[in-house]
Order: sequence, then structure tokens, then C-alpha cells
Amino acid sequence: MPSTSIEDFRGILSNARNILVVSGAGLSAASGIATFRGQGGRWRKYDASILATLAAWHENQSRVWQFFHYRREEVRSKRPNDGHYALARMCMPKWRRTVAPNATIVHVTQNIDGLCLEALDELSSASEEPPDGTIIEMHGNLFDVVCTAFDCDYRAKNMDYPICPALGGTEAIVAAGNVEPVVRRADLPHCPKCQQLLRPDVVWFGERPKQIQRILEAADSADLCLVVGTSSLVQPASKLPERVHANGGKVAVFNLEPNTNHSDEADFEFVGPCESEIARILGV
Ligand code: BJW
Ligand code: ZN
Repeated sequence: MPSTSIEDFRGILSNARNILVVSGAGLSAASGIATFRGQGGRWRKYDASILATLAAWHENQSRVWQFFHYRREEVRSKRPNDGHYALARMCMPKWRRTVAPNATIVHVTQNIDGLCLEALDELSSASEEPPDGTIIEMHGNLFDVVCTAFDCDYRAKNMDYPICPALGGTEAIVAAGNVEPVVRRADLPHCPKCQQLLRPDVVWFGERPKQIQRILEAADSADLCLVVGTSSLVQPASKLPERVHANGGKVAVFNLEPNTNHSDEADFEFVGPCESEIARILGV
């Protein structure tokens, strides 16, 4: 049985040399963003995990773009919560010195909402010392786009509302009881460099996660792994704690519910809302 002792956990934390955080949708739940597999994990009548695939994209680019347009608008008004800020404080030397003075930190998030980085940017701009921790958005970011042409290297941040005129308003159409509109391919977002179709720069099933080599290296050197708000159903993120455990590191799981996918490697388990538990248990 994993331990629930805060005192024992803090002992491990204070001696840690390399901390790996693996976070998921539960971290953003308190910001009002639906988790992937929980309630609200369907969009219109479609399962979100079916739409986040290359097959769905090839079958219906209009629908997949409407799905991501909807998600961009869902996230645009949302703010980081106390869980994001607590983990961001771990990337600020001033805070980390108080709880894990000898540690480096790499925070790998599966979330594409940008809130982990937003929290860190906020803390950095209010601090004299720059951050020295790293945040990696392994599944990409909702506001990044990439050209689909194999011989074009265009990729960019795009915060426009709407991203193209034809998608404007589609986020509300079906919710209001109307039939799903069909946006013609020619009216979807196109590359300013080569005029081919753009796609959201997010990682769909079967695609290689961003910065995977760096993530695996961080897992191999970690002696403590914090697993925060993820169902641990999606690889390779779900396998990172196992990797840390196999190298002799400790694993602490933070989730609203007991997470049975880490029963073999969890040394600590803290069941509760991560927006309050992270700060309370880490002491940041
Ligand atoms: C709270 C809380 C609160 C709530 N406090 N907690 C068979 C066929 C084909 C593929 C595969 C296969 N078997 C394995 C694969 C690989 C596949 C995979 O894992 N599939 C499984 C489903 C079986 N993986 C991939 O294809 C990945 N790529 C890959 O493996 O490449 C090969 C490779 C590996 C390594 C090196 C080189 C190459 C890519 C996966 C891409 C996943 N993409 C998505 C969509 C991104 C865009 C988008 O968002 O639309 O990412 S899927 C979706 O799941 C999204 C999420 O990031 C990801 C994880 O979900 P997450 O975060 O865990 O959310 P939930 O909703 O599942 O869980 C929320 C949790 O929070 C719950 O536990 C709650 O209890 C908790 N919670 N409130 C604390 N307040
Ligand atoms: Zn292009």
C-alpha cells in the first residue's frame, strides 16, 4: 500500500536531486476545463479521443477543426488555478529552495491549454530571479498551428479569434440545437507561406510526443516523480513513473480518485483535489 504520510514525503522531497512532474487534465479541472475522459469528455456527439486522431482528421477536417476551434474558445478565458501556481513555484529557485534545495525540476504536462506555462510566466515576471525549472507541453498547445505540407516548415503561435472567418461562431451552433455546419476545406485555416491546409500543432494518437528524447532523459535521471491529475491511460506519459521506479526513484500520485494504474510503483498516494493538495503536501 502506498504511504499517505506527508512527513515521509517531505523527507524524500527535501533530499531529491531530480524531480519529474507528469501532469494531466485533472490539474486544469479547477480552472473549468473539462477532463478528457470525465464528464464533459464528449464534444457534440463525438468521443474526444476519437476526434484526436489522424484518422478523424483525414475523414473530416471540417469537424476536427471545429472541435479544436471550440476547445480554443473554451480555454481562452480560463486562468491557472492554485495547482498550476504551486507547481510553477517549484520551477522558481526562491520557492524550491525551501522544500527541495538540491533538486532540478522538469514538469511534463499532457495538457494543451497552456496554463502551466502561463502560471510560470506570471511568477517569473513578478520575480527578480528567473525560473530554473522546465515545463514541456508533450502533447502540444491549442494555440499552435503547423502546416500539413510535407515540404513546408511553417509553424506558429496563433491566438486569433476566430482563427479563420468560417469557424467563427461554430462553437455555439450545435449547442444551440442546430445541425453541424460543414466548413469547406478552402475556408479552413491555410498556411501563409505555401497556402496548404494548417492543422492544430497537437499530438494525436499514433504521433510522436514533443521533445520525447528530453522527457525520457528526465525520467531516467529522476529520483522523484510526481504524477498529478492524470488517468495514466495514455502512453508514453503513463509509463514515465514506471521508468523512474525501475531506476530506484520514488513515485507520488496526486489524484481526485485512487489511481490503480500505478499500484505497482506508487510509494505515496494523495487522494484529493490537486488544486489544493499540491501546495499543502509539497509545502510551497
Ligand atoms: C483530478 C481532478 C482534480 C480530475 N484533482 N485529479 C494501440 C493502438 C494505437 C496506439 C496505441 C495502442 N496502444 C498504445 C498506443 C499508444 C497510444 C496510447 O497510449 N493509446 C492508449 C489509449 C492505449 N499513445 C500514443 O499514440 C502517443 N504516441 C506514441 O505513443 O508515440 C509513439 C512513441 C512513443 C515514445 C517515443 C516515440 C514514439 C500519443 C498520445 C497522444 C494523446 N493525445 C491526446 C489528445 C491531445 C490533443 C487534445 O487534447 O485534443 O492527449 S489524447 C488525451 O489523453 C489528451 C490527454 O493529454 C491525454 C491524457 O489524458 P489525461 O490528462 O490523463 O486526462 P483524463 O481525462 O484521462 O484523466 C483526468 C484525471 O484527472 C482522472 O484520473 C481524474 O480522476 C483526475 N482528476 N479532477 C486531481 N481536481
Ligand atoms: Zn505551408
